[in-house]
Amino acid sequence: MQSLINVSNRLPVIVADTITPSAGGLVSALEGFHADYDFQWIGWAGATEDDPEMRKRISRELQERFGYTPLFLSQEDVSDFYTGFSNSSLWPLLHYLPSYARFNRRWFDAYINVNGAFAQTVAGRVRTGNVIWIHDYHLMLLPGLLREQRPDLKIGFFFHTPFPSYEIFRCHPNRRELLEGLLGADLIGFHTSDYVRHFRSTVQRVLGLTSEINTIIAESHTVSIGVYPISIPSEKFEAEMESEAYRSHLNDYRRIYEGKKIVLNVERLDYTKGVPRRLDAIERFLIDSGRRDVVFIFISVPSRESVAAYRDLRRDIESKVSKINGELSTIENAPIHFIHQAVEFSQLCALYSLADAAMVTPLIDGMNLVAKEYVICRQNNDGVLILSEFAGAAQELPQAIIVNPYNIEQMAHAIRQALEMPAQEREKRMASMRRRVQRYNAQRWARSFIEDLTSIPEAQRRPAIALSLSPEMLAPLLSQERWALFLDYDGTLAELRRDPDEAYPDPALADLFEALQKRPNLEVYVISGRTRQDMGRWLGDFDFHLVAEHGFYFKHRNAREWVQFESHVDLSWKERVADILVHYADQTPGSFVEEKTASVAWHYRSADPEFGAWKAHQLVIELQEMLSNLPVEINHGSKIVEINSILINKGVLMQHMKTLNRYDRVLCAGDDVTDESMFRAAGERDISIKVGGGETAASYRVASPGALRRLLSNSLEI
Ligand code: GDG
Repeated sequence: MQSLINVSNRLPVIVADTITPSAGGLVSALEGFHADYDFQWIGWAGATEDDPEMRKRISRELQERFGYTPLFLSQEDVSDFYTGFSNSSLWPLLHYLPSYARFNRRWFDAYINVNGAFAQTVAGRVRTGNVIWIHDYHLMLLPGLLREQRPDLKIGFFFHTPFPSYEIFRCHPNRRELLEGLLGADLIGFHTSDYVRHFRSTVQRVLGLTSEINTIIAESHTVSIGVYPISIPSEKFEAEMESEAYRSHLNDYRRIYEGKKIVLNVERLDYTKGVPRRLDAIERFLIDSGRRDVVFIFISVPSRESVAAYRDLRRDIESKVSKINGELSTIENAPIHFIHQAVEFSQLCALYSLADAAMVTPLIDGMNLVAKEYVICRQNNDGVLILSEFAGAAQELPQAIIVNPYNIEQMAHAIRQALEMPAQEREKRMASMRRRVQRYNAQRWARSFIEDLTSIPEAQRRPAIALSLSPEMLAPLLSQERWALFLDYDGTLAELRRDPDEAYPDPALADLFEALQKRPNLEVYVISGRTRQDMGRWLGDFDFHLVAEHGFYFKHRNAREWVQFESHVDLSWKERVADILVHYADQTPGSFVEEKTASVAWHYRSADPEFGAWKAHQLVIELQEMLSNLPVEINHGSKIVEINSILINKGVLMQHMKTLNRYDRVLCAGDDVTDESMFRAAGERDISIKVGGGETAASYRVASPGALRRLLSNSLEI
């Protein structure tokens, strides 16, 4: 049996004098799933017990009765990590409500500490290669922390909330750390493709990483991202509806509500669930329709009452309920039956199967299981679901009456439509929704996530590009014979910066340069597309040959002056091309044109990534048509489109120097399309290294400039 460690903020138990299992979205979804896997669950026990003896006793009982491993949080952790960072900062932002979000540096410190404590506990319980499934926004740093300690684990992360658009997520002061933490996972799952799209665009914009439709290329590995709409354990509901308790509740409720229409509302009392606006719509319906035979039952489970916004919400709802009941009750009926507590499972099922309609109208909701639970309990295919278009569930249940929860008139009309819907239409809609929920249930959801996680190939869990060249291989080679090193600068020796002026050599790079200078059998050429001025300013003090503008200018290490490497170059096309690039720069905020002696380049690193890439694609097509008969080449590199003469490139210069100076061997390294000419020019005994991903003619790869620096430094030290 496969072993799986499930990690969530809360264990599904209530620890008081005795320990009882608790209800909730995730618990419901995973229940049917325990039997199939060797399943452990790690999480906070919900208690803030300080007494070590009591902690031991609780741990023992949780382990023995349920196979759970508890974590204990202090009162302060609960206030800063849980109430503060998780529920007052992340939750509102993930639900598109920045006006509810509060930020506090101390909360983030607590979040780091508690995620760290989770990492310790998990690391203490796992065996090599175990599969870890982490749930939800409380633990966004955990994948990264775990990966650092245990790269052998397969780590999945599932977001139960929505993931908002970049414009919202960017508000968070700790957006970078949160995303970097998450990307420690091998697979990140979301309820809908919209959330995936938002996540990708956020990661691209905040971290500048590359992303395909279902992957993100992180430095240490490739992260898969996918859509896994959570569902419910449908057989559990079907079984409950066979029970005696259910039948007895159903009979009671039938008697109590005889002659009345019932509209059911079930939720945690949360500002995302849209209760005040729903009450406005109910009031409008009651006034407009004049009906006094309808009861709106609200099962409103108390939630997060330590957060002020939830207390305010409760007050607001209670006052609306009493106003409506005060104004619209009759002797026979009070329209709103508001129950501010949880009911038993058998009672819930009885209510689901009795209610003529259910209203699920959150302002935003990751999925919403109540919608699916109502559907599964309609065994006769009767009943009507009114569902917010902002619930993830709306994508799977389009046969519901779909409403905009901000549109009071539309919701009021939907209630009327639901209560008056012809039986045939009701059945048709419900049957179709039931088929979906029966087929794609909680077990299917969990299984498809875990199957995808476990089948991620090992190669994907290493750096996107394998570090195939080690210092142990390179060091003995570099210690003998005469070598020339042709090293590109930006993106190869130094990380790409948004502002090219910031890419000057940092101390780590300067150390590498010092070490290279000390080796008499190595001659270094720093070979770049940059201008002579940039190169002279940053690299002039080192004992290196410098090559600027992709080979157009050359400065021997002992010379003071630059020379033009190729004197007869036709540059008549330059002005026309520059005009076009300026036009693109005007149309693409954040991009700019760089004009050099023998080339001209359009940089779009600081432009919006998707818009920039689209404009670059357009530009290349336009230039290809315009320049087809001219001796130029168009290089579309990493966030740059550069046009230069075909007579000049890095490969031509490298070949020339190699022959002229009779080096025994050459090592060349680069990250961009313009470096491919060197890789192609390299001979059999030479070493060519591509930095980063993408197609290449190079024979080796390293993941990043940092990896290349480490490779070279370590090879020189051995
Ligand atoms: C989060 C996301 C996502 C409610 N009242 C009673 C009761 N419940 C059960 C329901 C349902 C669960 O609680 C609520 O699940 P939801 O999905 O509606 O909402 P959240 O708690 O906000 O859950 C959500 C979910 O995670 C899963 O990924 O769908 O979008 O916000 O199962 O039946 N159960 C009992 N008595 C009650 O009074 N027994």
